Amino acid sequence: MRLDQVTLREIRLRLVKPFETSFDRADERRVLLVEVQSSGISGWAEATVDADPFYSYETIETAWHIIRDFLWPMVRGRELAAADIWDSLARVRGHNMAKGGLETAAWDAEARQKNLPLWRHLGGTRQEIPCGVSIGIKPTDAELIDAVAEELRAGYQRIKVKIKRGRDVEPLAALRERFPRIRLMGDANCDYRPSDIPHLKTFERFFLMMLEQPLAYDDLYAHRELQQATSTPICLDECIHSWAHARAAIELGACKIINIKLGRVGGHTAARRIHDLCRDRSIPVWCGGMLESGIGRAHNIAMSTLENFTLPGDVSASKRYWHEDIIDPPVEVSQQGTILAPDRPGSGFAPKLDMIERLTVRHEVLR
Ligand code: OSB
Ligand code: MG
Repeated sequence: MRLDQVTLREIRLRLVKPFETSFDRADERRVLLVEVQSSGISGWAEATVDADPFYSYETIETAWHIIRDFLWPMVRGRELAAADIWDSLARVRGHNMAKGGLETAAWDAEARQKNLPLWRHLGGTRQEIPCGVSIGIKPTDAELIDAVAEELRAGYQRIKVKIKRGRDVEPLAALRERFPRIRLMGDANCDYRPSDIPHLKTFERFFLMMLEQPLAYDDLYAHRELQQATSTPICLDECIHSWAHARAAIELGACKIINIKLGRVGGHTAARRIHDLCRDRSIPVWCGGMLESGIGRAHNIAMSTLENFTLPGDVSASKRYWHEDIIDPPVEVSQQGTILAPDRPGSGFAPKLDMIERLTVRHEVLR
């Protein structure tokens, strides 16, 4: 494909309900949309940055700057397969969310040109993917139990709850008492310290499916110490930005499961390489979420059809996040807690251009 033009757009979307983690509380998202044009065909994606550098160092401002001033000039006007874009951008170190936004948009455009569903173009093998939900920190255990009950009624196969220091044992114990047999996990988003390892070990009594990223974002070794000390499977999120990080984590014994996010690892090619490594080492993976709009969510669905995405991901229905999503049709989840990847070309979801236009607060065309 020849890469002719990129349009960057920022839109603002208000969440159906606020989402609280150990590091932030969000009621709105500033979404960075990337449209790549190639021979008259558009591909769409989202650079999954936040406004603040709290989950990762990237922000909407850095991603805009890096795409416009560095990434786009490296591929502009070139004849490149989508699968080769990641390696073409290697001179820029890091900035994976910026890279992922550009690269995944190109994959969508290429799949549309070939008239192929993106998930098949990526090599996906399972059209129906298992889904879980991620539930934010709630002020009381009663509210948390109600939220979990609602998601179980909707059919979701796995419940993840956000935890933090001082808001962990009590809610987990309350949930296990009320729901003894569900697939339950916790995500601490790096809130604990190595000195908390004895405390984290006591979570064994909750029989969690896994504990996600309890320790620092840059501390693989501390996760190894924890994983050696506990029978609870540790899943890494913030620690894994590359194939090399994934290999080090596996070789160290720092985790038993890896959460793959397209933005954090830099797009479909990088994600697929990590997926293949994990498959070869018998490490299951699942698709993480960044409260994406439908445009980012569509890419998560396509990636989740790869064979080693065996665990339910944080890929949930549009209506859990947005009163009206920016794609048509919205993402829907079956009563069995699954999403069916569409048979339509590209991501299979059409951006609602009028709505996007109306919500755009700034845009820039790069040629
Ligand atoms: O740690 O997985 C995370 C949202 C924003 C930033 C980090 C995380 C999350 C989620 C939400 O858990 C997943 C989703 O529903 O999109
Ligand atoms: Mg996480």
